[in-house]
Amino acid sequence: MTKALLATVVVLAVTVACGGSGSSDCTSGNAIKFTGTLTVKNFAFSPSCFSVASGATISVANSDPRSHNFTVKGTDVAVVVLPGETGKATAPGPGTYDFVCTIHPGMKGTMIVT
Ligand SMILES: [Cu+2]
Repeated sequence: MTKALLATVVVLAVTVACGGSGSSDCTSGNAIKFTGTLTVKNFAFSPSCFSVASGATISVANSDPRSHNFTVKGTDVAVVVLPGETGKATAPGPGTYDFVCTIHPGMKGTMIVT
C-alpha cells in the first residue's frame, strides 16, 4: 500500500516537472543524456534537448565566428561565449528549462535538470 502510494506520487511529480512552461516538445523521454559539452555552431545549440544532473558543469563551446550567449530562462545562468571560446555554466536545480541566445532569439533549446 505504501509503495503503491509512493509510486503514484513519483509519477505525478515527473508529470508536473515535464508539463511546465517548456515551449518545446522536449521531454524526459526524448532528451539526450548530456555528455558535458554544449556546442554552438551555425547559430544553433547542439544538443538542443538534453537532460543533465543538477550541479553539473555545462561547457558551452562556440564554434561560430560570432559571439553568443547561453541564457537559461528563469535562472541567473547567463554566460557570454566569444568566438572560438568555451564558457562554463552550472546546471540549476531540478526542473525543465528553456535556454536561448538572447543575441539571436532563434537559437534555443530545452534542458531537463534532474
Ligand atoms: Cu547567438
